[in-house]
Amino acid sequence: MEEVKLLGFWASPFVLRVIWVLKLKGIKYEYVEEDLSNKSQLLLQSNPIYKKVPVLIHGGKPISESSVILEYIEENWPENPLLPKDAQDRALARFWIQFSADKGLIFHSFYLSTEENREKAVREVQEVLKVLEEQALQDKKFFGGDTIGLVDIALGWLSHWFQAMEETVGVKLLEPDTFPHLHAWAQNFNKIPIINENLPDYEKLMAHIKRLRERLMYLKQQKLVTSS
Ligand SMILES: N[C@@H](CCC(=O)N[C@@H](CS)C(=O)NCC(=O)O)C(=O)O
Ligand SMILES: *[C@@H]1O[C@H](CO)[C@@H](O)[C@H](O)[C@H]1NC(C)=O
Repeated sequence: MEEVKLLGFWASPFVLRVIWVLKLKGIKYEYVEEDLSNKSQLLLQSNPIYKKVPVLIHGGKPISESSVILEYIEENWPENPLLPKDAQDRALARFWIQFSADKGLIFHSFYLSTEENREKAVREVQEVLKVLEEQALQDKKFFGGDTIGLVDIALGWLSHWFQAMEETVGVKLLEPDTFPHLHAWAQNFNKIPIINENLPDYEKLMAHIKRLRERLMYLKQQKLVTSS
């Protein structure tokens, strides 16, 4: 067995995805926590382009970008499959993973929204959630049916991280009365023991998300000031 190492950061939703998949597959790995304000030589060498976590190092070879890592793991460790067998179903799953990645900026704008632009930010997030609820999930338990798969993993941050984000911004969007299926999905997702055992502590995460928001908003303002 070649050695598997994961460079991560405890609060990163991108790292969490990889942890969940490694655990669901029962893959033994060594976890290395990165200080993102003082990155290790190993991280800088392993992901010289983006210098971001997660990085999976398998047999000494690094792989970056969480969605690429997830596909790599699925290909290399086919046990407990997380993508459907049928090629068309696989393509559909990848469509939703891509859709979720493409909408990242919309959630980011919501996260950094202020009173002035909140309404638009909220509307855009609601539109994404509506598509996920009505087109992707419908009345299934998980996105692929009865069992957890890569689409659930890719969207898994909505079940925990997003809640802390909503609380920080002060607007609740994913509620039982507005998105009943998606809300039930989030509950089911968090109830899976491997997911539940590998969620960061909520209070600690809240504090981190608050701090990060303040820093990002400060940086954004600085940029606006210096570029005008
Ligand atoms: N698209 C990347 C995003 C990864 C990412 O944004 N990682 C953040 C932590 S959440 C990071 O390493 N930030 C450090 C930096 O930007 O310097 C992925 O899916 O892996
Ligand atoms: C940065 O990390 C190195 C080891 O990776 C450590 O020796 C050094 O003290 C750290 N510096 C700060 C400012 O934390």
